Amino acid sequence: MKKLMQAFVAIVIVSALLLVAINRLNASAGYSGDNTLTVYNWGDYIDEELIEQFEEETGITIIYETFDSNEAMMTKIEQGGTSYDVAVPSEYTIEKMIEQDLLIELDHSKLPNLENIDERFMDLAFDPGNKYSVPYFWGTVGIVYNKEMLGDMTFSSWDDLWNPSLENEILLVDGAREVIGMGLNSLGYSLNDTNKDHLQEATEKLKTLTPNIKAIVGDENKLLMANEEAAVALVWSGDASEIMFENENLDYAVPEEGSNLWFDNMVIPSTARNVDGAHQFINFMLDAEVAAQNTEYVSYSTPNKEALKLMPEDMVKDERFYPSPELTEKLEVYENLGKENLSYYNDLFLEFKMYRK
Ligand code: N2P
Repeated sequence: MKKLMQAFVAIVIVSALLLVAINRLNASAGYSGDNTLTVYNWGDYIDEELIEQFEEETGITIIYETFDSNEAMMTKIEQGGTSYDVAVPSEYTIEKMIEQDLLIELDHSKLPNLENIDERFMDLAFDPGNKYSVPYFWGTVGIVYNKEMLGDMTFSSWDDLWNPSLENEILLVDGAREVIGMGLNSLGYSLNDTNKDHLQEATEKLKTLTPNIKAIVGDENKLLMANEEAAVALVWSGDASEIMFENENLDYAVPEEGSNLWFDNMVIPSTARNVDGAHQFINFMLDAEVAAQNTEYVSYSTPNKEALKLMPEDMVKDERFYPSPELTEKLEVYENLGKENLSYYNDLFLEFKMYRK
C-alpha cells in the first residue's frame, strides 16, 4: 500500500512538472507575443524568400505589411493600432520619429553585422551614431526614360520634362516631397525650401506640366515603363535599375540642377512587442549574403560593402546606381522641415493632384 502511495505521489509530481514545462513552451511559442515579428516595409522592397529563410532559422513567424509613403507609414505607427516591430522609414521621417519618441534605441551589441555597412552610410545627420536606425537601401531621385521611344532626347535638366513632345508620356511617383521637390529643383530652389512663395511658385509651375502627365502612380510605374506604356517617369533610382534589366531601351538620368539623395533605414518603433526578435531580423538583413541576395532581387543600391563583393560586377560598377561620393555630394538629403511645413508640402501636392482632374 505504501508503495502504491509513493507511486501516486511521484505521478502527481511528474505531471505537475510537465504542466509547468508545457506552459513555458507555450509562452515561448508565441502565446506571449514572443514568437511573431511584425515587419512594416515599402512595397516591392524585399526578396520574400528571405522572410522564409529567417522564419526557418529562428522559428519566428513574420507578419509582413507594406506601405507606399513615409507619411502613410508614420500615421499608422502614431495611431498605434498595430504594434510594428521593425519599420523602414527614410531619413527625414526617422528624424521626425525620434523627435516624437516613436522609436527605441538600438542595442548595437545585438547587431554584429553592422560592421558590414560602408562607413559612408553611418552616422549621418538625421541619426548621429545610428542610435535609432541602421542602413537598408539608399538611392537618388531621377528620370527613367525610353531612348527608343524618344529618339535623341536627354534629361540633363528638369525643364526637359516640359518639352511639348512629351504630351501624355510622363509618370510621376506618388510622393509629395519628390514631386514638389522636382518643381523646386527646376526653379533652382532647394529641396528643403520652406519659403511659401517659392513653394507656391513650384506648384504653379508643376500645374503647367499637366498636359505631359499620364499618371501619378506607385509601384505600378515599373510595369508601365517596362511595357513601354509611357516614355518617361520620375522615380526612385532603384525602380529604374530594376526595369532597366528587363528593357534595354531604358536609361536613367539625374538632372544637373540637382536632386534628392535618400536613405531608408531599419528602425524599431516604440510600440514593438518583440524587441529581441526585431534585433535578430535587422542583424539578419545586415548579413552580407542576405543583403546581396536582397539587393539582386530588389535592385536598389545597398550600403552593405561586404554584400557588394558578392554581387555581379556590372551591377556594382554602374555609376547611375552607385554614384561616387563626389556626385552624391551635389545632391540634397531631405531635412525634417517640421510638422507645419511638411503638411504644407502635402497640401500643395494635393492641390496639384486635384488640378489635374
Ligand atoms: C520601394 C520604394 C523605395 C522607396 N518600392 C524609396 N525611399
